[in-house]
Amino acid sequence: MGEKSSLMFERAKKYIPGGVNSPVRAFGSVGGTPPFIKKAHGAYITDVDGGEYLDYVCSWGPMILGHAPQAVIEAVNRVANDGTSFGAPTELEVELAGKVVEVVPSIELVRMVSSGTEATMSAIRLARGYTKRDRIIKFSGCYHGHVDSLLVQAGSGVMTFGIPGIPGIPAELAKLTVSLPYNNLEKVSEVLEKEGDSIAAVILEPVAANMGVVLPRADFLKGLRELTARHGVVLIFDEVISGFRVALGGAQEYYGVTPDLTCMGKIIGGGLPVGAYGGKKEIMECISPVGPVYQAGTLSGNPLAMAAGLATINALQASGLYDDLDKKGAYLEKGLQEAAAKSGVTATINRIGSIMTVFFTGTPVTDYESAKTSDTGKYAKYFHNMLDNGVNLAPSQFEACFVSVAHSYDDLDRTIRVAEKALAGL
Ligand code: HOZ
Repeated sequence: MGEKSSLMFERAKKYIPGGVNSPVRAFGSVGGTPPFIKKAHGAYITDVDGGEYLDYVCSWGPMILGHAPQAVIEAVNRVANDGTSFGAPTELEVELAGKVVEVVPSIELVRMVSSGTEATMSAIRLARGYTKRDRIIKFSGCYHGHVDSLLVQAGSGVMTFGIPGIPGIPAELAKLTVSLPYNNLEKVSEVLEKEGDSIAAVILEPVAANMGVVLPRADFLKGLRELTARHGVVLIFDEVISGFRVALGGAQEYYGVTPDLTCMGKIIGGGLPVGAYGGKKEIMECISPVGPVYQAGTLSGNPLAMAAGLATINALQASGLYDDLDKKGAYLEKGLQEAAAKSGVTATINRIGSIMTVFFTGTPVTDYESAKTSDTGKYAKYFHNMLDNGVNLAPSQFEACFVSVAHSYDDLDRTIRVAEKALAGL
């Protein structure tokens, strides 16, 4: 890594645990030290040493329009001139809420919060308050932020670092979470048949993207919808990554399955700190001040974030955008598949639209167990070979790679050429 980044990392470690504000960024599973980022425009990020990288992290997804899109930056600047936070109602939040209700099929009422974690935490509380039941079902390898109840067999950093149980989460609370294999409807059915009347919610990423990208099997989402409806269980889609990404209306629009509640994250604020949860009016009206389930936040509906979100959604409504993104995703997938074949590297690529993961395994990846068959040592080498040649991927096998509107076909071709070398060097 460049000298300034290395020095900055040493300095960061003096003041910040591990030198980072979120664990995966520390490069623990791939080795080495992270570049410190100074700026980003379009498909490129630049570090403090002047190194430029074609970026497929895209702030872990939200930069679907590329970095610093003009319309979003202008909107944020315009609004910032009139104040950055009021802790009071604004027109902007009503406008963004209206847009979310318009485009996300399941959402009749929506509450803005400041992160995806806050959204899932609040949705779980709401589901428990609404059903008057305590237990929840999640799926191994799905990650829903660092909510106590949801860190059981979680993906993302917890999977990356192979952390078995997390100190600080009371065993009594963890016991209320049942973790089942992703894509296994039978297991869900078994638990609901036996114990359905104690289960408040089933929560999942309808497209899992925190154990790498794992797609739902044909009948999985539909089956969950039927089972949860039959047992009076709230079905929660965590669309922090898939929302506004696989389609404007998220995975629920793409697969035609409508959950009871939906959690959204960073993308609805154009990459600013935003989250939201919404869903059926009857359930959402249990939230304070209409109902007794309490949830609040001074920064909720923050004007800068609302302005960025509105500008982003307006841009996403441009016709043909999702088709273009899908074509780019397919182009990159094909190129990477050919590159792997040429270099004799065994890989499985999972993709939907503009998100994908190259798993270093010959096994089809359909759940947490199969994702774990990946050769993470190979991924680490591949990651560094790519980074050394100016392509920035997630510093973990168990994350996704994101293509944005700003990635050109020239960028994709360059990525494929770099990948050919990187794979050949494994
Ligand atoms: N857990 C996040 C990705 N799924 C990483 C967050 C970050 O480091 O910014």
